[in-house]
Amino acid sequence: MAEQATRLRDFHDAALIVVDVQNDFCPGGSLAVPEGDQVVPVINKLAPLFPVVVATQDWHPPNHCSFRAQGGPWPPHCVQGSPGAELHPQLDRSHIVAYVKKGTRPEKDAYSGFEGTDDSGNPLAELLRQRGIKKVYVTGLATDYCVRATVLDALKEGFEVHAVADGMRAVNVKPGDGERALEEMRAAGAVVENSDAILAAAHDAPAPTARV
Ligand code: VGL
Ligand code: ZN
Repeated sequence: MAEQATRLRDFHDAALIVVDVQNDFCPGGSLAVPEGDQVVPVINKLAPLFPVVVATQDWHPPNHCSFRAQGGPWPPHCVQGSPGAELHPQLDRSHIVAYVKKGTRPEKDAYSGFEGTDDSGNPLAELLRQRGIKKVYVTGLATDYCVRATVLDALKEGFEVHAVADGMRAVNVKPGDGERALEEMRAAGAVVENSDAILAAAHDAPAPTARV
């Protein structure tokens, strides 16, 4: 059979959402996700494909309800203005057009990026629609919490959703949580795929299986 090129995808109405790639969720941070920093090179490779890249940040006050001192499940993390709340130093910021912060009120937790707003108070869904975005590619931390919630909300908001499996990592409080979250995303209508499929579809490279 003749070599078959990967079908090119149109990225002009697509956004990359980078969920919570913050120091506290990376090795050495206060709520470190195993291999959390390994999403950074994957995200940096994908970012140039997208006209819109949005980074979300967990952005908690010091007395946030999700912290153990307040009866929540987590150690203190991503406290507003602290180094742990900053994006990973190796994350390429040059394609980011908006920073969305969430979990900013003491009494309310917010896992989904769609519960957050940019610096002028614009919610994530609005700022995407204003830019003509119809498809979102979701990456970041953590697969079983904020990425999961962001993917499910993006589907509810009516976006075509791609979950980039190798561009995310899970906390795995219970073994298998990450895999179950991916299955849930798939069942809800997200396309779960790896970054190499996305890069191939952008560059019209022949798919590896088609190279005979
Ligand atoms: C997250 C736990 C607590 C996340 C945020 O970004 O996945 N997880 N806060
Ligand atoms: Zn949090």
